[in-house]
Order: sequence, then C-alpha cells, then structure tokens
Amino acid sequence: MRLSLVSTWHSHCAVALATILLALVSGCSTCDSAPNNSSTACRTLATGEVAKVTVQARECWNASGIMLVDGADYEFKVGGDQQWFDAQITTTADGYDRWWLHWARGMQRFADADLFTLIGQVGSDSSSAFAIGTNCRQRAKGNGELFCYANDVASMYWNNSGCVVLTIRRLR
Ligand SMILES: [Ca+2]
Repeated sequence: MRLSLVSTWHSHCAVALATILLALVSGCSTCDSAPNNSSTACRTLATGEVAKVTVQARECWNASGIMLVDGADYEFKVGGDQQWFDAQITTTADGYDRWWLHWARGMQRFADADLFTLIGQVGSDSSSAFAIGTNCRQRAKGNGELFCYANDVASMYWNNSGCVVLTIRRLR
C-alpha cells in the first residue's frame, strides 16, 4: 500500500516535471493578449436564434463569427458528453482540478476558473471574459465578436487536442 502510494506520487511528480521541462524547451509561441483572427463575416443573433460554434482546445482564440450585443442575454451550452484533452487528461468544458498541478494555480489565462474551463470573451476586451463551462447564462458586456478558448497556461496550448461544439442562444 505504502509502496503504491509512493509510486503514484513519483509518477505524478514525473509528469509535472516533464510538463515543466517540455514547456521550457519547446519555446512554443504564447497566446497573444488580444485575439488576432477575427471572422470576416460576423452575424448578430436575433432573439431566440441559435448558433453552433466549434471551439478547438489547441487554439488560443477561437473566433465564433457571432457578434454579441451589449446588454443582451445569452445562453451557452456544451451539450452531451463532449470531451477535450490537455495532454493525457480527458475533461469537459467544465475543466478539471488536479492536486499535483496546484503549483501552477493562477498561471492560467482566466484566473477564476479551473484549467480547461471553456471561456468566452467579447472582442479584445479581456475585462469582458467570463467562464462558460458546459452551461451558463450571461449578459454581454460590450459589443463585439465572441471569442472562446480552453482555459490554459498561455504557453501550454501545444499539447491540447480535441474540440467542443458550443450552442449559443440569444434569450433577449
Ligand atoms: Ca495544455
């Protein structure tokens, strides 16, 4: 029992160390502070209208093509049993928490949500960002295109894979 606990601890440490080392040596690009891939053709949803948007875990910014309207209410849902992947960790749009990654807490782009929580933002205004998860209702803070991302450390998108389909409904 004791041996198995030690062995588990060692394997968690090994994974954490490997993650740090890979991040240091990969030299991969970090996410820009503002989205730079706006859609050329955006549309505004009418009240009651629904749109579906694919969000790739590996993309720092997923342009939705949907213009949010300041003060309008929206419902966001990731239906079914959709999963995406942070390296070998399988999770949902609600994200995950692992004790052996607590050292990195606060380094993720959206500080108030777990790693891999689905996040939305209106245009380039980072103060408009909000946690979507698998289900939320939100009043848009500003006019602009909705951008989405899996909450991760900015330099750690290279080991992400999978995607989720987000359904957006304008409520009023
Ligand atoms: Ca990652």
